[in-house]
Amino acid sequence: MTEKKAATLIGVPLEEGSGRGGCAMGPAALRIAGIGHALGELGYAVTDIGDLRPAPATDLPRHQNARHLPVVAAFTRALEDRTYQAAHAGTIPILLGGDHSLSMGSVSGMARHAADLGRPLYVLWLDAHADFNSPDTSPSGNMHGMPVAFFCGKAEFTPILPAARPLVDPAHVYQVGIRSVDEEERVAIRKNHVNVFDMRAIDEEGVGAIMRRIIADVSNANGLLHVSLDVDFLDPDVAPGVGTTVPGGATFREAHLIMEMLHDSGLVSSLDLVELNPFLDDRGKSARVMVELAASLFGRRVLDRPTRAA
Ligand code: B3U
Ligand code: MN
Ligand code: MN
Repeated sequence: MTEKKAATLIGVPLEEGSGRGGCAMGPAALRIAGIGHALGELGYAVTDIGDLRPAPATDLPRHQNARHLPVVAAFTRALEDRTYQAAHAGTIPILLGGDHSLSMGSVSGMARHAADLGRPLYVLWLDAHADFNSPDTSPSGNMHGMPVAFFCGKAEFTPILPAARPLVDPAHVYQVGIRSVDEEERVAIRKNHVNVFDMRAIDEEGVGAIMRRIIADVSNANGLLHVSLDVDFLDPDVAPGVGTTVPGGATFREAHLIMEMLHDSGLVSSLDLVELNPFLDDRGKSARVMVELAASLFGRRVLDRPTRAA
């Protein structure tokens, strides 16, 4: 390909899905940490469309266990469309969150784009949590715990997006780094055949072996790969700027290797950077880590490597 690679930055000042304040400052922190500059240095034509601020939806009834539904639904609708448009225009959408409920929209938009191309969409979910709750199962009512169930069509409690929208096959979802799953959620991920590599799998097999399997699956299916990176995938020592820290997370080196392998795969179509809470961060440390990881995903490397035979 001789055309210049292009990326679209989409700011998502959404925190209502997380049940606490702070994530709305995430897009600003990621910009200050240099996300646009890093991508530009790597040769991308970067368009930053600024922050989306849709008015809350007025057509949905309140739901007692889907907190702030009108706000989250409005973002879902706006993001489904903006993500789809950015991908359709031949660019890589990069969502600057904002809490993880934003993936209800971003992944749904990528599912529409993949359906246009007649290719399957795969999702790599890098997170401490499975985010497979629905209002029926959620212990908190916080919608950032529901996006995977939503874009797989397993949380259809109210018409946020058209019922006929393209969904993601749960068997095309790969969750890595998981270490906090609710009881009913555990049953749901099993029943729906979500691929889960928990921290024990990382300890036993190593991220290199796990990533080779995932990359081979996506590549053999000629799939697109959406990557959703939750700050809490990382160990709190590495990235403290998140509302739901869970001890025992990925090291910087493990996360970095994942990003390098993803880049080399050439499969990544889109990226969410989510749950950064600058109010809880340690002098911008987590924001910088997220930008460093994104830069590795898009080609920053320490040394050129000879191509190895598999
Ligand atoms: N599973 C819990 C907690 C949680 C999910 N995602 C985050 N926290 N960040 C819930 O509320 O659904
Ligand atoms: Mn999450
Ligand atoms: Mn999480």
